[in-house]
Amino acid sequence: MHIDTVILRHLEMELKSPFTTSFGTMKTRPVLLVEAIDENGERGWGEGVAFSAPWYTEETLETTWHMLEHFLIPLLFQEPVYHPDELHARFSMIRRNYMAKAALEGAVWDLFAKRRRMSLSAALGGEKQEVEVGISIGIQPITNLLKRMEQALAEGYRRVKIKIKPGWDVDVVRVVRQHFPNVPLMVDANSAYSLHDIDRLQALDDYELLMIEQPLAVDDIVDHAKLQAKLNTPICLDESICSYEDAKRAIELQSCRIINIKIGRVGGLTEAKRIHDLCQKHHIPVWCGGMLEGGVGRAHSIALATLPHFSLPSDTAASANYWDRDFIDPEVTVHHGRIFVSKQLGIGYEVNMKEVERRVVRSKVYNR
Ligand code: OSB
Ligand code: MG
Repeated sequence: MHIDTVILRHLEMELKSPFTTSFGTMKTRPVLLVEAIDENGERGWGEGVAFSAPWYTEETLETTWHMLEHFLIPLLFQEPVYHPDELHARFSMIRRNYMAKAALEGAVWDLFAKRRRMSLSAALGGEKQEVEVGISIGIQPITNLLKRMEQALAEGYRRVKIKIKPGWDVDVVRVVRQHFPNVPLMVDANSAYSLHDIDRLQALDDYELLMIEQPLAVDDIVDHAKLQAKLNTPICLDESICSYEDAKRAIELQSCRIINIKIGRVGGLTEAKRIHDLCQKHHIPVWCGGMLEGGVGRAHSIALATLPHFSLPSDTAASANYWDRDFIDPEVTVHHGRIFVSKQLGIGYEVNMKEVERRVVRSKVYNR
């Protein structure tokens, strides 16, 4: 296929409630929507998941746009694409910038699946008809946190993840465990600790957590290995895993026992699939992380999580967990902690242009 046109749109989405992690609070969420159009006028959709500031990884919405405009879209226009798997190699001359690559590759995957008259899940080799989901709850006063958990469990979410940071960890987990002794529970530090905090992290071993996500530095796998050797609770790496090679090294060093796969963080669906296959071979459980995505990013994550080795609940909660109104139809809903996988072509959801247009702050059309 020839991609003739790419349209980038920056939307500003207002979160229903602010989301606080160890790195800061978000009230609004920028979304970079990527639309790719082929020679027949068929459309594919991708979503850039970088935030407005580089506090999760180094990318931002602006750096993503820059990389797409000056490097990635020109590379896409250079030659036809026979299969989206080719793009990982084509983009590899551009260092890192994984979220930018994933946004464009995602649009091509959707287009490819639609041209093959398949769902994206089927095009990826996914098998599941439904995916299990959990919920990620931000840092907030303890009474609000408990209320939010109560509500999420009533809605059926299969596990709860709470965010921690130094000074907001062991005491909070103790209270949460007192209120919810049997709930599948995990914590995510978003890289807020160092090995100096080992006592604090070891204290978490008493609370039967499913895992501790990314306790140490974003680019570390050595200290994580030292920490994992001294913890009973499995470490799950998020920020540290940006490629197949990162995953391979982390598994070899035993830096973690679980890996969170995010399409944007690893540069796209093709690489996400490779990491999935590697982890399957090494018996490392994986699950699909979330980035407070809009509907298009959410749809891609749901499709990815239908691969057979995704064995733990995803962080892709329902649209209504984040937005008053998502920009896809239908919105993503959760029933008893499961999302039923769409059998429609491609991502399986329609982009609602009216909902998109009212949030666009900038857009630009690129032609081959
Ligand atoms: O570390 O998983 C994370 C949100 C923003 C940035 C990083 C993370 C998160 C979440 C929320 O935990 C996941 C979601 O509900 O999309
Ligand atoms: Mg995380």
